[in-house]
Amino acid sequence: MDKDTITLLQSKAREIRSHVLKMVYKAQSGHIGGSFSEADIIATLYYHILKLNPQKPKWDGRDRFVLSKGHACPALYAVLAMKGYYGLEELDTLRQYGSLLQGHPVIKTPGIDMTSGSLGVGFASAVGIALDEKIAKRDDYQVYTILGDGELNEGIVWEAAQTANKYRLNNLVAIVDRNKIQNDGRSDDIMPVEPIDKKFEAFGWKTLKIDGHNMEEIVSALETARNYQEGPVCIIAYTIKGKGVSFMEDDYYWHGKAPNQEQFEQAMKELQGGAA
Ligand SMILES: Cc1ncc(C[n+]2csc(CCOP(=O)(O)OP(=O)(O)O)c2C)c(N)n1
Repeated sequence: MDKDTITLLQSKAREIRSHVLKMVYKAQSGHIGGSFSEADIIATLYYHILKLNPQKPKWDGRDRFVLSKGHACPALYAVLAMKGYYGLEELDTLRQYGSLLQGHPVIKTPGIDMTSGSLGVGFASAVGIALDEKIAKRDDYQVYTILGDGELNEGIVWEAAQTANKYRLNNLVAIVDRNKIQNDGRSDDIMPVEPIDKKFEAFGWKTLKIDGHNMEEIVSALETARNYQEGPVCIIAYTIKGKGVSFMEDDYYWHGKAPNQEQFEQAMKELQGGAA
């Protein structure tokens, strides 16, 4: 695997995390934990996998992306700004009345393909978008979606998963951000979700398991999934909620809390490599 690509993706992921931290600190509201756990995957999608044209956000041939765990949109908003869908200054308006960057993604924002936030619905929408491409007999884009492991508790996920199998949607790739934490506790205490791989396989999906913070593994899995022709693929990415800041890692407190000034400064130091 090309070392320069991996280094670039790692630096983009760091940049995403720094933007997320600043945005949530400024807004004093928003979801850091789940943004940090998905940051490496989002960086890889936007800087290596997705076929996009930020100058033409609605270009017909673009790959589609739906952030089904919509609350973790700060990471998505950051990468869209970095790619030029809107200016970086827009990030300062997170969650403000009238802002492009609402608390959950809305389709009016350049680069957002589907409104999401009601857990499970984004995933079902991604299945619908992939099915639409098949019905239209087009073969020019892939659909990618990220779900949370807590989100797998939603019944609609499994209705949509069986639909993807029925229509053999080989243009669909789902990534489960398996950070093992929801908003107020550990996912497996609230509602056990294992065996995630066996469940998706029983629903007719191919599955892959990766370390969701290992860039080589993320790239390799996403490339394998993109090239798989037999049906839908689910990548189960083992991640750490709050990844990148020691006191935020693996702690559900940081699901939806904003840091105070001292916490912000400490976190920023860590993200920039200035502290242990
Ligand atoms: C249908 C629905 N029920 C409840 C919520 C409230 N809610 C927001 S985030 C969240 C936990 C999500 O956990 P997970 O999917 O594991 O996300 P992550 O840990 O990756 O942030 C819940 C229950 C919601 N957004 N939608």
